[in-house]
Amino acid sequence: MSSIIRRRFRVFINSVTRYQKSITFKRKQQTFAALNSTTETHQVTNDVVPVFKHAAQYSDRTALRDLHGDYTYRGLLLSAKQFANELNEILGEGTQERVAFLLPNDASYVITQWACWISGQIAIPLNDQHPPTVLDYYIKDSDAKVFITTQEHLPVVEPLLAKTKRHLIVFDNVLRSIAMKVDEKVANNKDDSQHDFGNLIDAGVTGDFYNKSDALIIYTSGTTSKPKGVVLSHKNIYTQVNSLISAWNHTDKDIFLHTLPLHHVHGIINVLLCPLYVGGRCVILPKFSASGVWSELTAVNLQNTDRINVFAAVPTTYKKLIDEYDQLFTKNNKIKEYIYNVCSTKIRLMISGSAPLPKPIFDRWEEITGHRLLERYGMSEAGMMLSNPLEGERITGTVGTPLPGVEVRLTRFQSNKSEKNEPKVLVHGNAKSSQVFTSSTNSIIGDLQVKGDAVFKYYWNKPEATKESFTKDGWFKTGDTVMYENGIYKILGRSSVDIIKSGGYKISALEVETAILGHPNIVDCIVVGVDDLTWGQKVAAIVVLKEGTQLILSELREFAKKTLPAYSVPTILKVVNKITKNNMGKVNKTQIVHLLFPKETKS
Ligand code: MLC
Ligand code: AMP
Repeated sequence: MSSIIRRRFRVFINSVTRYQKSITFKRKQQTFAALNSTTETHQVTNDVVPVFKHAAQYSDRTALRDLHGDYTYRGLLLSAKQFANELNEILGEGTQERVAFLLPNDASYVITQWACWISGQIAIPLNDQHPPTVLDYYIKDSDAKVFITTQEHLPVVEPLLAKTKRHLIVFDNVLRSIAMKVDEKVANNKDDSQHDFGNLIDAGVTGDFYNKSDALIIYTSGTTSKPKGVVLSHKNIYTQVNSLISAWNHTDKDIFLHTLPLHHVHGIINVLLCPLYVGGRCVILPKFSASGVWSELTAVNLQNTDRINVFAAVPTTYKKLIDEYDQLFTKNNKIKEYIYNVCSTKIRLMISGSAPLPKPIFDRWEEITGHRLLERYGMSEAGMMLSNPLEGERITGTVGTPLPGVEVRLTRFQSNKSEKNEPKVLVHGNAKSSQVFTSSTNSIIGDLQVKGDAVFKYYWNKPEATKESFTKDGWFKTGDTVMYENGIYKILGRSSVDIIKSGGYKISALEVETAILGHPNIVDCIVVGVDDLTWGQKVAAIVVLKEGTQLILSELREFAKKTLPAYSVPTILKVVNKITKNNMGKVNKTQIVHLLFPKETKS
């Protein structure tokens, strides 16, 4: 740390301490009429209240723990407000410019996210698994005016921003230090410097800005060759978070363990924003590791008030945890007993989602921890839609019923009907009940559509794609085929074979095909998902090679990594002489998967 930064840090810490002490008394007297809630109860108002507005009332409670330390709500808000001032200077307040960021899973991410929102901009979280070409696409597609990152990523990011008018900000770690729980030793340091932090409760754009404005762009792959930016408004996020808080009974006593990437709704909404909205705590690991998660879940000598009690992840995570357990603990009955006892008594809720949860994983997890995983179903465009119950029977292979505030319906095109463009509604449901509109008494299968305040309004700069994804009467077409039986819903899979789900990530087969067709030895290819117990599906490339050439998997992977995110890079390669196509030039991918991968059966 340079002496200037060190001094700046000391000045900040001392003034933060003074500031925090000085407002403690005032805070006790303040009523948060605008928020209409207290630390004890979480109430929902019609007005959208962004997460940072809630933070003011939780003041000195611990909001976050990352690999550097603990952070208070007030500290995070203080830092975010400070950072927002900088964004305001560059962009103006409430201008809804796009701010992209590539940051580690720690407090810097949260401070930046809140700063974007306090400043009234649209946050675009990116991930370091994306190669430069993909980052470049996101920056250009969103026309991000500011890019925030760390020193570590500068070699990749600087060239992307060179010769553009986009601002590059290197995240200042002093902001992270300001947000930390104040250490008494530092607090006792005398420094007379003053710093005006303004009024924290008033952080953010005034008026009804947050009722109407956009908050976040999440890039998601589809059946086209380029990812689309899903724009989520503050209202969408507020609705999604409150739905989960109410369905899963989250409270300020909850401590969530966060091991997911922070550029998708699962990690952002379910595991980060839910605890922060209710005044709970989020323990955030820099990256998933099976040993890291086991040690957090089973920590010895921790008081209940500091223990993880909520965990949510994708099925692949649970499979990796099971593998680690089987490798390390199966021969030690005492440890097995300890793990079972601690998980079953100290952990309140364990959730799985983003991909189908195979029964062997559900069953084995119950044997190990005593927890019947709560499986739920969601999507970037709509947040969480269906969930097994918190109380009551969780049925493996199903996703329960609609979450609070979510309206769903199952539809099917009737080939014998004259109005071919009007699908028939088979089932219509909400959190209270579902109604059937067909004479069939058996299971009903249809395309799932969804409506409600949680559903996004548009894809960034893609009016055609937006139009196509909604019905005329305003229902979002999820693209998932779903079965309704005995009052509950079951996801049967994507309606399109060109969407692959691997490790919880959605991957476009067309995007991968476009990338690998650039390999000089490949003349034709198709990309398919092959069932796999660990990854859900694995990405398989079936290729025809140029005569006289060869290709092995490692070479293909090296090539593909240059333009695809790591999780989209094929892990299976099959070289064939010909890819059979029909008269229309179409390939029957399902048939090819059955022919080439007969042993990979669904679990
Ligand atoms: C990585 N690897 C893969 C792979 N991903 N192999 C096959 N298929 C994949 N999909 C390989 C790597 O190349 C590497 O190999 C090795 O596995 C370890 O890679 P890693 O990246 O370190 O993996 P790991 O950390 O173990 O990650 C697994 C994971 C991660 C499950 C924790 O993929 C993850 O966090 N997924 C969550 C994605 C997510 O958040 N989805 C939600 C989307 S929102 P080598 O040879 O190099 O060692 C959504 C809506 C909703 O879906 O409902 O929630
Ligand atoms: P994404 O577009 O990355 O948000 O992924 C959303 C997709 O993940 C959904 O459309 C489903 O296909 C899939 N998905 C999410 N949760 C589940 C689940 N519990 N079971 C099956 N598929 C799921």
